[in-house]
Amino acid sequence: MDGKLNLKHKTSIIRFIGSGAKDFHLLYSFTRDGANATTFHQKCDNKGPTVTVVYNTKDSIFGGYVEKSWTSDSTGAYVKDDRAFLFRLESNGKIALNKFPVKASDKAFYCIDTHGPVFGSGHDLDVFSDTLTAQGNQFSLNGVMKMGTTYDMGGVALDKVTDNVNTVFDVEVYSLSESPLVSVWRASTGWELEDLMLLKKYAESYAPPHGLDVETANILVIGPVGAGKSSFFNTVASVFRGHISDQAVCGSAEKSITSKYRMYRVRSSQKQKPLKFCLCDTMGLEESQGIDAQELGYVLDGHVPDGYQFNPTTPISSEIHGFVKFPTLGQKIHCVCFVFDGNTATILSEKMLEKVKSMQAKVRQKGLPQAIVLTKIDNVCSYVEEDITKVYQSETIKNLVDKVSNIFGVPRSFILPLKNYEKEIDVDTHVSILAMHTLKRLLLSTENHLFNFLDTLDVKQQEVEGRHGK
Ligand SMILES: Nc1nc2c(ncn2[C@@H]2O[C@H](COP(=O)(O)OP(=O)(O)OP(=O)(O)O)[C@@H](O)[C@H]2O)c(=O)[nH]1
Ligand SMILES: [Mg+2]
Repeated sequence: MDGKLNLKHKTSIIRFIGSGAKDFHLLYSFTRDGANATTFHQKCDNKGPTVTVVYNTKDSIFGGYVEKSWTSDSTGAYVKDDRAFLFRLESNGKIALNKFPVKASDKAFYCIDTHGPVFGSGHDLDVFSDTLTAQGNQFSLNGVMKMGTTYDMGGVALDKVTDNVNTVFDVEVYSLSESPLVSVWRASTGWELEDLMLLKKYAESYAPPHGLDVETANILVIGPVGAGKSSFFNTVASVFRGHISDQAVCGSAEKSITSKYRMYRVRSSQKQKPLKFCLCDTMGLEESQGIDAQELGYVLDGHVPDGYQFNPTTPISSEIHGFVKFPTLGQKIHCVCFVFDGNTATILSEKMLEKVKSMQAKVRQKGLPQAIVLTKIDNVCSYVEEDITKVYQSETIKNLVDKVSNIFGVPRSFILPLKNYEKEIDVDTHVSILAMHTLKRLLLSTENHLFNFLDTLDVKQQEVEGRHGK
């Protein structure tokens, strides 16, 4: 492996930087190259954006990012860098994510040939100078760590980052570059206006199979707080309306913005009949609050009425107001769409992962198809941010899809990258096309599920006909 940073760590750093996907290339490490300031400068000077990572002997991982290059200055010079930050990834072996932004950017980092990486004027993090000799598998750093002088620690105490120890297993420096585009890894229709028209037409003419008495395909949208569930409905609605719709309330907050269960239908215009599918929006999942797998069962079975006000402290039961006692097939859910923020889908907390997996088990137990929508891919890959049509050429998105497929045990063809409308003031053909790919996949899954009931109906019909000697 190229360095000690794992994918979760890298994903977190990419998120902290916030300018799309990056490839990490190990420039320098104590254990590989020796703890020597001259070697550090030989390997790391003039390399553009870099991240320095300290692995201390208390199993804490922290470090600093600079966008500008390190250089060797014989007298020492501060470098201004507005995008620099310090960070923490782990504390005593547990994930502990913090970004500590620079607050006095003209002293973001300090280049001097006798020292390794030096951040801030405290110095906030002066990793080492001259040469350190390994003692067994450890090194004792000889620099200062006065974090909080030039960087904003946001209330996190210094000793919670450094553990008050200067012994480390390793220090690594990585250069960061953009991930390349690769050949198309998922075939799709084109990205022209006529492709959009065809995809829209598919959804507009979609109807659940005849004979089942099902008016709409009901797709449940569920996932962590702020994943982009309500935005997905708004995005789909915007495509059909031809302008940005904010019918479902969206936004960012610690708790779920959505508090009601809503079975949204989409209309092209006021005069036209709604399309034959529902996107059922739910309250965001939280680790230890909100809807759990058992309550999900009630939603899937169609017992929960449209407009139901979720109550985080009172679980869904047959006692809730408007409980549908004997739901028909048409009132049940026909497909479940888990929605995750593409930036965090691979680094969910253990508790959240457990919760989602128990929900997946419930969905499987009910025999329902499931898909995973990965939102905010504009923040995951800068190529995609610039041009949505690069989504199926982005190696970063491909890797994300592979990883999510592994984590959740869902086939890759059901992992759907998406960019919702969020900052746009007008609809865009490419954003709309990607949303329509997602919708089509969900409608096809729904249709396949409902076909099972048609098969059962056929068998029953044959039995009846057999009894009547037809
Ligand atoms: N950049 C970007 N932002 C997005 C995307 N999708 C959603 N957002 C933003 O993410 C925030 C949360 O979106 P919501 O749609 O409210 O998320 P939600 O899952 O419904 O959240 P809760 O109802 O609170 O659980 C909003 O500020 C959206 O604008 C996306 O694809 N890209
Ligand atoms: Mg919502």
